[in-house]
Amino acid sequence: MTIDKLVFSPAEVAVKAGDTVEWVNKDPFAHAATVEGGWEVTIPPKKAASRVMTAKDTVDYYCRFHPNMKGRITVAA
Ligand SMILES: [Cu+2]
Repeated sequence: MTIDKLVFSPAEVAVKAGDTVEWVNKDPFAHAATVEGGWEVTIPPKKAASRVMTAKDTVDYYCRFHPNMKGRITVAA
């Protein structure tokens, strides 16, 4: 998915366990995909970062730097 102007797009994605989710950050500053009490991926400005989703990874996440940015990943087995 992309991050552009402080928005995760699409905000909700559905994947299968073992799939890699990638965030492409088009903004000139860093973002994060942060799961409260869970994992976090930092996405540097103008770069991409990814994470392999497991069956336990159906989560709501937000950006630690901009808490109004929110997204959801649904992982099917
Ligand atoms: Cu952010």
